Amino acid sequence: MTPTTTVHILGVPMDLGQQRRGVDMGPSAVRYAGLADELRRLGCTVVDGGNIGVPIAEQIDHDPSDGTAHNATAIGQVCGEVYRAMCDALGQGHRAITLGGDHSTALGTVAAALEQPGRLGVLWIDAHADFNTPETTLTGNVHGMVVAALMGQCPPSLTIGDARLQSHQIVMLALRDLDPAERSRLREFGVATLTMSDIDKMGMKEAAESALRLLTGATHLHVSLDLDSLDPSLAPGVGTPVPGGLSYREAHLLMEMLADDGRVRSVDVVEVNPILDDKNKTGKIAVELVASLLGKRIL
Ligand SMILES: [Mn+2]
Repeated sequence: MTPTTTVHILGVPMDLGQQRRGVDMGPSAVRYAGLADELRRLGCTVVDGGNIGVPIAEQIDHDPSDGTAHNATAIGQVCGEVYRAMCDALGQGHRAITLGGDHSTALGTVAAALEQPGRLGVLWIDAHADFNTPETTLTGNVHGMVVAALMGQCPPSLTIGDARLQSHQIVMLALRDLDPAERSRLREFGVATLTMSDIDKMGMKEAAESALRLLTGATHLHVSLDLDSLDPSLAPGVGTPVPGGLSYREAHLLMEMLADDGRVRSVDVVEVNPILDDKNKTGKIAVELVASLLGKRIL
């Protein structure tokens, strides 16, 4: 990113897409870890748009139409707001960083990125594929249905904006915990994946090159960074930790290569849960990774 880049920060204290409380404090944790100051040190102009209002779980009346997708109606309403705020920021030519909240936040951000001029590519950095539907889900958690919903495979309550993500527009990286139905669905829809096993064999440099090659047709990229992609020893403050994640250097190398690529316009930082964290370790590494993604270099 160029030194004149304006970065728009938006907080989404959303914990309705999964069942562990505390992820609604993610935006505070990442702000407290110094995100805005770090971006200013990189020469960015920072605009903080504050937080989107999210009802707390106790305020929500069960909506029978949600079926097996818990809180779908409420999540859809919040993500509609996220979508409008992000369309506004991107429409002004700003880069956008959205702080979740659980990964259902990305229903709004990716929908907004999809509607920008040009062709979108999405890099989904996550231990999980988030590719269940209300029919295949084992938990009812909407944060595990986000990619399916973005492709138009979930009910209207979870379908935001007019543009649908095509399966060739997304690459999933750092996967290591898939439900059986997700495995078959990934194959069925031909979604490109770079699992932890692939990264072990190729090394991160080749894996990142491969991901960017798969997204060659994209004019702009959206990076959806679920902090559970990292190894839990580095990022313990997440709701669904899975051993064997990205190392510190692998994660930074990936961010640096994405920065060099130059097409990233929007980023989600999701699933940071301060209640489960160790002295905001996860919030701090989130800030470091965003800094690398926006161009911070050792030398
Ligand atoms: Mn996720």
